[in-house]
Amino acid sequence: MNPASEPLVLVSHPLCPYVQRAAIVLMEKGVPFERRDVDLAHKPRWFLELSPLGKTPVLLAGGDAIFESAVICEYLDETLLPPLHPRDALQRARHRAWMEFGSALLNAIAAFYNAPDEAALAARAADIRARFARVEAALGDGPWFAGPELGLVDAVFGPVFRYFDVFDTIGDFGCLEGLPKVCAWRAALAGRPSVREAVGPEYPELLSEFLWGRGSALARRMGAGTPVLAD
Ligand SMILES: N[C@@H](CCC(=O)N[C@@H](CS)C(=O)NCC(=O)O)C(=O)O
Repeated sequence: MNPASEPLVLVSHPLCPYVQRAAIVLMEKGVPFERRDVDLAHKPRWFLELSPLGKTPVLLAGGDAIFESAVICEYLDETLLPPLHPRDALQRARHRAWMEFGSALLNAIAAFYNAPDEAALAARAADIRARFARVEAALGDGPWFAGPELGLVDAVFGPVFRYFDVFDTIGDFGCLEGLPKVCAWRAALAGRPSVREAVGPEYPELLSEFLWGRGSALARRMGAGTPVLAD
């Protein structure tokens, strides 16, 4: 069943990891959609009217505007084939819990790139490492979170791992050290077309500019170390 006779629109921001998870699900479903980027520093009125929390993503579908990325992903999964969530209710509950864990990890990543000094940066890297250790214990034989079939948890973690592609150019923070299953999962997700295409080619440069602009300990590392922004 396709929920929309009219094209789906994903109201987006080029760096937003929550947008990316919805885009990954749409691409895994093979459904065409339009991305409409908004400037979150200058939110247009039409966007604020659609998005009660003033956040991306918003999905425009069937004459309605759906907000909150996990809700968008679940809606898409309920209305478009193939299903990405497990059929078994207990397994589905477990997957939803790990999606939530992925959102908490995004908050930990934001705390890391906003760390004001080196001590906070190290503490927040250790916090991320501890969270990934929990993920390591939850992973099976791969290649995806639940085995041979990609699911919604994978769509959540693709954008999580993408941050580390840029962090790795700045320094070695040890966030994934000694976690072979997590590293293998990261590599599998990096090679998945839907994950790759969830951002534009300018993403690494845009993320570097964003990080630089934080004025944080990480930004100072960028200034002191290898010039990430150099052409
Ligand atoms: N819980 C929300 C989080 C979305 C979110 O934080 N989006 C960010 C961009 S990545 C945003 O729109 N921030 C703008 C703001 O908070 O003013 C979801 O899952 O959709």
